[in-house]
Amino acid sequence: MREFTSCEHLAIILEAITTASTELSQQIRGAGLHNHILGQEGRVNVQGEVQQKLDVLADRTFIQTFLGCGIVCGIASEENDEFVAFDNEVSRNGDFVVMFDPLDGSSNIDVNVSIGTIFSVYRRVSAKGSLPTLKDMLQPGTEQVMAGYVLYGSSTMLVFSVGKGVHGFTLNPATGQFCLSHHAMQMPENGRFYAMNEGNILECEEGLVRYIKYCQSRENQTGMPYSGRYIGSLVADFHRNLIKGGIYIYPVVSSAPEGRLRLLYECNPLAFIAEQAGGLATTGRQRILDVIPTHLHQRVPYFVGSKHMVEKAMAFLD
Ligand code: AHM
Ligand code: MG
Repeated sequence: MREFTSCEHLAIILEAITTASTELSQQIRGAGLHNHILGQEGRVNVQGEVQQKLDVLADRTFIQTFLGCGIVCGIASEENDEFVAFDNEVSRNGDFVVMFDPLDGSSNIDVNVSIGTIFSVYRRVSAKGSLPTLKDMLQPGTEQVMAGYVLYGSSTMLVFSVGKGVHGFTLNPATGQFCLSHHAMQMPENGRFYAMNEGNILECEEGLVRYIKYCQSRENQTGMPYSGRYIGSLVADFHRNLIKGGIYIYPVVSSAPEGRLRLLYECNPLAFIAEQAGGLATTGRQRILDVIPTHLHQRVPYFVGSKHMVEKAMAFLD
């Protein structure tokens, strides 16, 4: 049998993602009509967060699709305490692992606000033919071979990169096809939007408080206060900043002493997209893609968005 090229492999994974997200998009679009898929599942995940029914549905949909595509040997996701190894002959020979947040923005599911799926693909480091190991999952973001997200917003959109720029595809609901709508996306180097949960401001380090004051002052490059925009769905806040320019910040706060967002399936994939589009993603002190992961659900502080805005925010920190 002929060996697939890397390109063909990634196309197969991408097709799995479009299949699962098209199905999920249909469920989300009709969610208000189907009470059985809205509300809480009744379980708490490993992060101590109450799972929503759609979180669980999304997780299952993506796992089944990756399992079926034949070239993914295992996955890790926000909704599973441990990584999942696909234990069958075909999958054990798969070359790739996928990390994903099946439905980001859980608190917005029941209130009809944009949510999304975030994914990150790595080539396995363990031997083909065996089950994947934790080492396959704990690779630094620099090793990503593909990353992106699907945003279930006013339209459903897939944005991804294989390390050669960023492209956006919009789902045509009439045909079920994702069509190229945003070619070679570039994040503006500067912007006038900042996104942060300002309810936490009194808990933030002094340098960050000063940066937020700078955003609200006329001292920034626009000569006018920036506009605050916080959706509370990382993927939607990120997407707005990718298109219009802006910064998203989730810092260390006392309720989240290591930050709130997860390195492997939230921060790394969006950092990859940001960099590929000319933006920047850091912990405030270090490039996100250089962080060496130590555990599956590791959290980090997150500063991501327009290059000059992230640099400026970092300059305010000690
Ligand atoms: P989730 O994956 O459970 O939805 O958690 C991640 C979310 C981000 O989408 C969002 O930016 C942030 O957590 C919101 O947190 P907060 O409600 O503390 O502002
Ligand atoms: Mg999330």
